[in-house]
Amino acid sequence: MTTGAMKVGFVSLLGRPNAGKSTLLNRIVGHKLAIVSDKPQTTRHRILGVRNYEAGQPQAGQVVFVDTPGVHKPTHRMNVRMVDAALQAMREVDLITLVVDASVTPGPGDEYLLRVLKDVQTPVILVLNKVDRIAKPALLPLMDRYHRARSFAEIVPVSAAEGTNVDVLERLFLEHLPEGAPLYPPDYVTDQPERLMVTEIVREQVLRMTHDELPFSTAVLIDRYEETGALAHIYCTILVERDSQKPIVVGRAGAMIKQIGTAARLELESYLQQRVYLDLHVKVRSEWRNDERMLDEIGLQPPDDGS
Ligand SMILES: Nc1nc2c(ncn2[C@@H]2O[C@H](COP(=O)(O)OP(=O)(O)OP(=O)(O)O)[C@@H](O)[C@H]2O)c(=O)[nH]1
Ligand SMILES: [Mg+2]
Repeated sequence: MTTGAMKVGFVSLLGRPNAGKSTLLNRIVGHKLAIVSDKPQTTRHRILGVRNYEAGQPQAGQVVFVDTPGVHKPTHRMNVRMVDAALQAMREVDLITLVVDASVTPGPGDEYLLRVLKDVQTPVILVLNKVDRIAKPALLPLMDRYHRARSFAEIVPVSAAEGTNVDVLERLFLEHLPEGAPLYPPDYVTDQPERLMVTEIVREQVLRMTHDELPFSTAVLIDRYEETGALAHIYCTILVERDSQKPIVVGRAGAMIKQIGTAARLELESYLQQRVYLDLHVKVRSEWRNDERMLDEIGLQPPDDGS
């Protein structure tokens, strides 16, 4: 039922790595707030994205989405913080969206998430994503499987990448949220600081252009950020964990770092709406993923209980 009153609330996007949570966030909010890659564990922070709806669109509302890191078995302190951020977000929202990649066979990771959600009272909407990748008949057994596993407020097949059925999902979010007054001003889109987005844009290109262990063991830090006239001078360090990883990021005669730099600069110019001079520098810092100070520096919140 749709009414004239405004629907307002928080909706978290929860799921395994690579399910398409960030793609869905970007699609709904209409801005690129979260970087996306074909590697798992792309998102490391909780990212807030606000979508406002006018009356008749389908109804007035403000939905505050919380994109979270994919839930996985932690291997380092970094991963403990990531998973904690995802599970913590689940406790602070009006509606949980469990995003599942419908194109891969369910495994222990999916079972784990169902166990996590077992005693959760907050309504859960199940999103079966990537339906563009599967044949329609394959969807029914999957829906049936989840239907038997627990009670979902809704089960919605979508393609976040292509946008299929996302409007239906958005309507259901509004339906399930309470009535209320807006939480943020109408022009507010995200809580993500600009500097963090800058490092994410650089990291996205590292993720795109490298493979194996590198995407997991890379972080990007801003060393210096200066503006002279219309030009932003941005100096970043790309951290890797081992000496052997540095030449991979640098490439032969610097070819790889140049390629990363060019692609990141173009993205940064479009994001910042100004010309950018980007200087990238690779540094080895062993075990940074277990270094609490380093994790603080890249903006990952420590777990709630301090463990
Ligand atoms: N074919 C297809 N690919 C998709 C769809 N949605 C997302 N993808 C792809 O799936 C990959 C992972 O997408 P992300 O949005 O980064 O996934 P995520 O759940 O945020 O991943 P983490 O941040 O690692 O937890 C990317 O290569 C996306 O382009 C979809 O609907 N169809
Ligand atoms: Mg993500």
